[in-house]
Amino acid sequence: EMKNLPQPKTYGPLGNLPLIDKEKPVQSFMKQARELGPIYQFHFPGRASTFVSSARLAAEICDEIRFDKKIGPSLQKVRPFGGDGLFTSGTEEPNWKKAHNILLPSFSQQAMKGYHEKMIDLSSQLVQKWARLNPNEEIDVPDDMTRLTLDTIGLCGFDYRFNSFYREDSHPFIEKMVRALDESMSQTQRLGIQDKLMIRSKQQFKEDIDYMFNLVDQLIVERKQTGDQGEDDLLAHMLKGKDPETGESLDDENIRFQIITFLIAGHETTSGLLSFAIYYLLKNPEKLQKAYQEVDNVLGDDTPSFKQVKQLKYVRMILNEALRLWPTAPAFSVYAKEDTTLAGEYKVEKGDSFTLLIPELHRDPSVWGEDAEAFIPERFEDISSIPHHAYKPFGNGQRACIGQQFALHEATLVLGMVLQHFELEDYMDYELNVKETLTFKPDGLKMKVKSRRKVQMFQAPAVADKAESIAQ
Ligand code: FDE
Repeated sequence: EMKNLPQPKTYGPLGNLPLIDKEKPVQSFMKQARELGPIYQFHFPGRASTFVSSARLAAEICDEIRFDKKIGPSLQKVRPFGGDGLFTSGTEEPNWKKAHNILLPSFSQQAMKGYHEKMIDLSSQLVQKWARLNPNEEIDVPDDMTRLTLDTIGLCGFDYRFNSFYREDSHPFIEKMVRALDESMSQTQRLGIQDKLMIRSKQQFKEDIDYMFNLVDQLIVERKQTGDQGEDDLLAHMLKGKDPETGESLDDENIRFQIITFLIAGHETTSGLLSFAIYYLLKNPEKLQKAYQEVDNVLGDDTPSFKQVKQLKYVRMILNEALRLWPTAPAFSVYAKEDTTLAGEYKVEKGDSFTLLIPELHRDPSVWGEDAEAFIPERFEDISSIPHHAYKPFGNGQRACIGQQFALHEATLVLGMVLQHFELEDYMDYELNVKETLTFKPDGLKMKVKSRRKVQMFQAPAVADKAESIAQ
């Protein structure tokens, strides 16, 4: 137990719980950090969390020799459907290392080349949808980005088409998944006795999980039946791959958990990233102009090639800066493997845990300056100038995001194509409201677009040709 850490106002047996806005827990913790400083303790009924948010302390807890990822109470609540998938398993659980080894090659730069064409397929669906809107129709940005990212991970991961652009509402899988995530988040905040009384929610939770399991198990069964057709997706890698260390492969139950994990991790976070990037471009017309210039130079009228996506440097910087201000996976936790100290000041006992508030780290004035709140993609002109532990939108070390390259390639491609084709208009003068589920999103962000260039669609043969062929 650490001594002398600042703590907010307490309310008897409830501890600090009343200080949390139930809809926005992470933003409540961020607010406390601004009042209490870079390290503080927060008491829930029956447990406490220590939050850190400076670059100096982040560097300490990111030392993997002394600290390792903790599956804290909120991740525990996701275990009923995340199981021992990569995100929700402890580093010491056998399936973490096994799956990590088997899946790493599926997320290499080389593997991205294989996903590129599928990503284009879905980005084109988005572009065509927007190109066909009537001049006054509005776009729900997070909604369409979620359609896009869900469909992308579905197609690249498992050769499954959610076909979200062909539906008015989201795919049933999303409805169930969002409700299950919502329920697991609420469980964390309920008192034990309250939670026991939520019989209807529990029943719904179980039904939602059963639906997800069924859909995913079906995918696995079907793939096994059709046999090896040379697919080169995540599912193929999981079914065929062997861990070079143990020679073992993943069992079906674990593959199910991995698929659900990729569907959750791969779409909410990436759609939030794209939505925040668009939000900042709407609010920063100069940066938007600069982005148009780059896209026109690099892409012109082309459908982006893999190489051209790599050349969209400024678009990439925009995404990096959006992830700095609103990292869509906003926190992660670690525990001490041994007794140690933090920054030579705070005594730490084996097992003590810490949660890093990434959005606060990303506003540390000692690194980002007094204008840390300003959207300045140019900060990422030279990545090597950024202190290693001051920027953690993808987590840390061996437990960092395995999907980082995937998410960034996809987001750069999509944002590039959006800018190539559309002028963006902030017609509602949107005011930022950050919604929290497991991730962050700009809630209710809508915009209108005007075409900048003709979108490639099926072309009808020229009229003259037709007349000729009739005459013949
Ligand atoms: C992971 C991750 C992380 C870490 C967490 C902790 O530590 O707890 C983070 C921070 C992240 N991630 C972030 C992000 C952002 C974005 C945009 C993303 N992310 C995306 C994606 C996509 C995909 C597919 C993914 N992602 C996935 C993933 C996974 C699997 C994981 C786990 C790993 C390990 O091994 O642990 C992650 N991710 Fe991410």
